[in-house]
Amino acid sequence: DDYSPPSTDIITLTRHVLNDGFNLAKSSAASGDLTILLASLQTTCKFIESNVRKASLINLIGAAGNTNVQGEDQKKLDVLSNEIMINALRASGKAAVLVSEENDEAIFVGEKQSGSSFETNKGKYCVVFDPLDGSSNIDAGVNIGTIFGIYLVKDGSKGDLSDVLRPGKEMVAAGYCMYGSSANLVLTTGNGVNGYTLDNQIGEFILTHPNIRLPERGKIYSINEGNSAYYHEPVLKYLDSIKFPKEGSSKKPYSARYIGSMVADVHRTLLYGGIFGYPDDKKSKSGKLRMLYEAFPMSFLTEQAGGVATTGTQRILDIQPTEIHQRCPVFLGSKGDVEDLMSFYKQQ
Ligand code: AHM
Ligand code: MG
Repeated sequence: DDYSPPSTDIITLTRHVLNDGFNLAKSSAASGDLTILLASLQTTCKFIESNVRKASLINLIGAAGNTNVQGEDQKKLDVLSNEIMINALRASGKAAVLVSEENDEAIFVGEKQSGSSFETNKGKYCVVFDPLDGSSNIDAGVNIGTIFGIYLVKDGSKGDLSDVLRPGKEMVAAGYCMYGSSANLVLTTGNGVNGYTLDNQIGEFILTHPNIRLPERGKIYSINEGNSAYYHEPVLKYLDSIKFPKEGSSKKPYSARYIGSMVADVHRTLLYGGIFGYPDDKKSKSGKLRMLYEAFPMSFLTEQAGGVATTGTQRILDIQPTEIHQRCPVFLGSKGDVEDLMSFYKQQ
């Protein structure tokens, strides 16, 4: 009697993107193109996840005394993931410009590739991505992920650097896939945030977290406090305020959670609330995280989930980038918590 049959009406990512109130792009032709691009990103994530799983196994075998597998093979996983993404996005025929953390220069699709056996069509989307973020965590089996953001080339443009050197608020879609105990793909196309979990048996991402909303306030702070010696006053004062609430206040001290893998720290923040930060400090003048393919996509998702994303003094999505690999300070999370942080910057 306890048996409840499995649902026979599952919502896959593709079905959801195609049908369900997605505010894709203005014209239907454009939305079809974005759907194809997203499908190709989805496949990419499945391919990377399968390689991440295999690498973990190979690594475990290596750890058990098999000598031919060293840490070096792990490093290759970033490179492999990057190649998977570039090939898939080129092949989609929907991309014009690609910016990857792994490549110094932007890639312009449609230029004849040396060594490539097939011609690729140029599309009208630009994809900025970090193929495998947090890769220093791989050996410890900690969650890692792929982050991406998508721009539509500007009217009249053939797809050049100016199409990606744009504020994050001009992105038409952004998301990440986290490779953890399961693979979770979290996506926005500018109409809220949805989360999908990979069902490895059928090879589909299934809608498991519809309409993710950040709690107004959380109880967790997530920051590399080991950098405190370099932090500026507002950050130190804010941290103090959440660890030592004023006497008589109803607030309890916050819990610390820091994985050191942005996708995992942001994922937890989206689901549980609180604040995630990677500030600028006396040593790192612009912080550590990359604006285009780390800060922008995560800020877009955060705002779409009802949260706030700031450098401390400025809305992240408003920043005009000047270089593709530029860095910027990041604080994001629950509205109440991020506004508290900002109030310490204002006091300066
Ligand atoms: P990476 O692109 O070299 O992997 O670095 C980015 C990662 C983020 O995932 C994470 O938020 C941050 O670096 C952690 O940095 P730190 O170890 O300085 O706390
Ligand atoms: Mg990275």
